[in-house]
Formats: sequence, C-alpha cells, structure tokens
Amino acid sequence: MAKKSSSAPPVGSHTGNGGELHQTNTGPGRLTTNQGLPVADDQNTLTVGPRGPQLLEDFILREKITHFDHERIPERVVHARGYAAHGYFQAYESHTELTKAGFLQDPSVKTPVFCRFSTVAGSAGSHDTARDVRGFSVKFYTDEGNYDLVGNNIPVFFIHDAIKFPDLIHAVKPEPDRGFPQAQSAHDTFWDYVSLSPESMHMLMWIMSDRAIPRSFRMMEGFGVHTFRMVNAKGESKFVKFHWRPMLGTFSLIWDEAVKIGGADPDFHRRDLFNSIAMKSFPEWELSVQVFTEDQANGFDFDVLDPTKLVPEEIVPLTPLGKMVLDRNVDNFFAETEQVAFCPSHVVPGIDFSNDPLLQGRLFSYLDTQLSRLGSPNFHQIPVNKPKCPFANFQRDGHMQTEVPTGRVANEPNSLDNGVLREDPAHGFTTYPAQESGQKLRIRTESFADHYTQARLFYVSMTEPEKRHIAGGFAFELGKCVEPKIRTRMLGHLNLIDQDLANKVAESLGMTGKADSIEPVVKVREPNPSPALSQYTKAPNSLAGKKIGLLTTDGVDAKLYKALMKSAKAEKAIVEVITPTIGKIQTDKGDEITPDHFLSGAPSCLFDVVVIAPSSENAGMLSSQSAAVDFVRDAFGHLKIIGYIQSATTLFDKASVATDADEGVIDVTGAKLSQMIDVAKRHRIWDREPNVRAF
Ligand code: HDD
Repeated sequence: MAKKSSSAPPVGSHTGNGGELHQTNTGPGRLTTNQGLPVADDQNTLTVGPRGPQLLEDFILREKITHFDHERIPERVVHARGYAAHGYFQAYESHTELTKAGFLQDPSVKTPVFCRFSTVAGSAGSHDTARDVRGFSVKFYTDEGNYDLVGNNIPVFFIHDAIKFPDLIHAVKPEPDRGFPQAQSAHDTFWDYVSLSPESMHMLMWIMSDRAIPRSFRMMEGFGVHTFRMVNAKGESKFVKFHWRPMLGTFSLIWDEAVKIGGADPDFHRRDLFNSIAMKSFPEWELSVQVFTEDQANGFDFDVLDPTKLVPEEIVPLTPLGKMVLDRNVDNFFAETEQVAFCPSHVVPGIDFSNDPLLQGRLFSYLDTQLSRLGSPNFHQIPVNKPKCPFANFQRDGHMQTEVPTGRVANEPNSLDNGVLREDPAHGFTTYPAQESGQKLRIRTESFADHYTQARLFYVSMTEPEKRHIAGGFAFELGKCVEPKIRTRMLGHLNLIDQDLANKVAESLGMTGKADSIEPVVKVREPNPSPALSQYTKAPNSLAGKKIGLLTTDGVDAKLYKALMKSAKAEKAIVEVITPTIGKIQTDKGDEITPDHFLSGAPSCLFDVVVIAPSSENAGMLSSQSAAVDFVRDAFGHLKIIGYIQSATTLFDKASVATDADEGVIDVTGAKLSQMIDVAKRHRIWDREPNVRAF
C-alpha cells in the first residue's frame, strides 16, 4: 500500500450564501466541493497505485480544474485596467430648484457609491502610470435606482460622434498585425488616425499634458464630459456639466518619473488608493455642476452638444453639490471591481440626456458590452450591480438567473396577481419633453467645426512648466512614430494651435520647417485664457496625502527620524523608510525601526519628497550603491524637494547633485527640517527643470 501523503489542514469555509454581497472565509471550517461535499484530500489526485495513471472518475479534480479553466471573463474592450472602492455621497444642501433627483435633496442622507478609476488603452495587466485618459466612474445606489456617472479625468473627448469610437480605439490599441505597443498612444496608428481627425486636437492637448499622468487617483479631477440636463419637480430643465474636484488638489507625475514607476511599481495607483483607504486616510472629491440655460448655450461661441468643447469656468462657474468619500476597499477584486457594470443610460428622475451624438451612442454601447462581458442580461443581479432599493418587474429567465421570482403571472397588465406591480406615473422616470423636429440627416453640423480655438485656449491657459510638458509630450510621442508623414501632418496642426508650441516640438524632433500646411475649416480665434484649466495655478500648497521617502541606514539619527515623522503627521503626509537591506535597523539611540522598503526595490520615483540621512558610519557603504546614487540623481531630475544631512554629501557628489543646487535641496539638520517641510508643500521645484531637461 502506498503511504498517503498528508493533505492541507482545513483553512476556512467558502460557502455560497444565497446572494449576499460578501462571501468570506470565516475562519476554520470545512473545505467542500461546490455541491457541499466535504473534501478529505485537496492535494492529491486519484490514481491507480502510487505512480499510476489518473482516473477520470476523480470528480473532485475535474470540478476544481473545470472551474479554474473558466475563471476569466472578457476584459473590458476599453478601460480594462481599473481599481475601485466603496464610499458615499452626501449633498451639501437641498438642490430642489435644480433637480428632483432624490439623492440631491436631503443633506442628511448618505448615498452609497462604488467608484472605479481606470486607464483606457492598456489591457488589464498593463501598468498604472501609462500616459492615458483616466476613467472616473461612479455608481450612486440611490433610493430611486442606480445612477451611473461614467466620466473621465479630462473634460473633453477625441471625437464628436460615437460612430467613430471603434476606429479611435482600434488606432490606440496595439497594432493588429504585431500586437504592440501595449498601453501606449505613442505609435503610428494612433497618431495617423488623430492627425486625420482635426476634432481630436483639443483632447490631444490634454492627453499630452500632465493630466494624463496623474500622481494619484486621489489627486485627479473628474468630468461628466457631455452636457446633461437636470430637471426639477416643476418640469423646468437646465443644462449641466459635471465636475469632480479632489480635496487634496490635482497633481501629476513627471513623464520620466511615470516611465520609471511603470517598472518599479506597475500597481502604483491602485496600491496608493488601497493603502490610503486601509490607513483610513479617505480620499474625497467635491461634485459640482456648471449650470446654464438653453438660451445661454445658444450664445456661446461653441456648441454645448459638441463633446470636444468645454464650457470655461470663467463663463459659467461651478456650483458645488456635495462630497464623495471613498472609505471602504473592496472585499474581492473580481466580484466587485471586475464585475461592476457602468452604463451612462442608468439615470434617475431629475437627470436626463442632451443630444450630444457621442453621449447618445454611449447610451447603447454600455448595456450591449455588458451582455458579452458579463455573459447574461441578468448582470444587474451581481451584488455590486444590484440596486440597493427594491426593484421588481416581469423580466424573466436568461443565463445565470439567480433570483426565484414567484407567482403565476409574468406580464402586465394582468388581473390575476391583484395588480401587484404597476407603473407609477407620479414618481417614475419621464423623459424631458424637448421639442425636436427636422430632416433625417447623416452630416456633421457646422457648429462643431472649430477644432483649434479651444485647443489653443487650453495651451494659453497653462503655466510655463505645463507648457513645457505638453511640448515634451508631443515630441516624445511623435518621436515614436516611424512614418515621417504623420509627424509633418501633426506639426501642421500644432502650427494652427500655437506657433511657439509647434516650433518647440519641431525643434525637438529635428524637423524645423517640415510642417504640412493645413487649412482650418473655420478661422482659429484668439481665446481669453482660462486660469481654471491650469492644475498648478490652483494647486494647494500642501503635503496632504503625499509620501516622504527617508533613505537611511543603521544608526539613523533618532532625533531627526522622530522630528520627520511628527512633521509629516502634522501635514497629513506619511514617511516610508528605505534602507539598503530590509531587516530591522537601530537608531543611534538604540530604538528599532522596521524599514518599509529595501533600496533596490524602492527608487525615489515612488516618493513625493525624499530625505537622505545615512549614519556617518554607514554613509560610505550607502554611497557605494548605484541604487542610492540613482535615488538622489532621479529625485533631483524629477524636480523633487530633497532633504539631506551632512553625512550624505559623498553620495550627492557621486550623483553630481550639488547640496546648494537650488532652494529645493535643503539641509534638514535640527530646526532646518521645518524649512524643508514648507518648501515641500510646493510639490516640485519647477525652476530647476530647464537645468535638468533642456528643451
Ligand atoms: Fe466609454 C467603458 C468613459 C466614450 C463605449 N467608458 C468606459 C469606462 C469609462 C468610460 C470611465 C469604464 C467603466 C468601468 O469602470 O467599468 N467613454 C467614457 C467617456 C466617454 C466615453 C467619458 C466620452 C465622453 N465609450 C465612449 C463611446 C463608446 C464607449 C463613444 C462607444 C460608442 N466605454 C464603452 C464600452 C465600455 C466603456 C465599450 C467598455 C467596458 C464597459 O463599457 O463597460 O461600452
């Protein structure tokens, strides 16, 4: 007889629990098959003799492997990589005059929300810091049904009309013959397509700007993009544009930093969101709307139905509605984040659509895509998608029906079930009765024809560093295009947007004077700058939510360590300790510190601010590590505020960073630490940039 090898001890029950949201491993319990049969041995298959063939009879093996074989569902065709959390939304006050939407009436009510952030182009396993638009989707579980606000972190879109969406996405996704590049717009098919679609110019300016490489989901704005309607109880309607503003302020990465983070921590954004919520540092956003009437809209020099245009806040300021707080991480990534299904067609009474042709196409696409992605018209029964208010109708059956509807009747009207389910004209959703008439046409309206003025508006509203980064973004991406004709075409468009920008990009590419001549359909106008478009003009002077990396060694100065921890806490920032080895270190006073990272796994790009403070005994050892040299050099190149103590000077010499290089390199000995904390609130030393990255 073969000796039976030991099977793993029971680790917990994982039982179906009748549609409850959370299936949990509830501590020691019995491992069973999906049929509830207790499993005696989950480590060994059934064989004939100890080395003999496996038996087909082994239903335990087959059930386990079959389930595993079918674990994956199709990833989203766009926005495949995302991360989400639960939270709530609370209105500041009643907004009765504006809308009858129930969740905006009572400031004492907290409406549960589920919010998913995403990148667009990359597949589910791509890295977080790709240059891309970020999705910003919020599902409000209101008492009147689920309301989905499915937006982006950029207020405009590439195209006017949903019929172009498959082409746009095919162009940005990996090229179909070779299957690369992954999660990048820096390739020929994308730039060929957009350079042939002048309506993309405004969005391209945003995509090449710092907005496309956010520092954190927590530091990112969100926009509904389209013009929507709000309708009050009297039936009066106004147009609105939705805005989410992060309470921490809007911050971004530097491009070179984003590229390096992609390698050092591909999960940078999701880890950041998860950890912040786990540490109870809950991210918050203010929801606002720009409200305007149809008459006002008719007076604008752009069409509010055109999703490539924004309404400058200087023309229509924001009206704050309330605040969203994300305060709970998901229990299970697949069950919630992967299976959540957002649809712009999920609205509640008081919120309605406009005739924006992109929006109208979206109203079809999302419901449709969920059918193949989630495999059944019953995807609303998946816990994360299920309304939290009661819902009932006579829709029946279908794949994966998990409810058990009772009763003899599945139709209405009927006289057999005592009329239990009936329409409710008083409270039910009614479409705003907008007056519409006209011929059926397949044309592009002339009111959408100005593709350059708002692209220019964006550029002229930027600060100098932001302008530099836009030029750098264009140069980088066009430099990756192999076909020269794509570059010359794009330079032609840039000439129409801003001469200085076009010159900088052409010069960087070594293509001065090589632009195509492009005739705009309508004359480009000179816009008034909109300071609200610049993220750094309105960025708060603050360290809140940021991360300080302390690169140190055994024997670290206990006083400095404690003072740094204290100052960071006061500013709502955190400190993480990086050492050449990951084992515990001791301070010069003998206290133990467990480092958060070891040096080769934690380059300075992962931190907002760095402090370099080795003990004098270990300073030589630290400066012999190339990872430490890179740490300092990169922090300087990424325009970070760098604190140091005298023992770090050899390392600075090796990194060719002068300890008196500029106001951002600061000796933090003693009282000077508070000076560094003050400067660090400025996020970056922008004036350093021309010295480290010639343009
Ligand atoms: Fe879309 C997903 C945002 C235009 C078709 N879109 C998707 C997601 C976001 C957006 C945030 C991810 C939702 C999630 O987290 O699950 N999409 C936008 C914005 C647009 C936009 C702000 C323009 C203003 N989208 C757009 C168009 C179409 C689609 C014009 C098609 C006609 N979008 C989809 C989709 C996706 C999607 C194929 C893929 C996965 C999904 O819906 O659930 O239906």
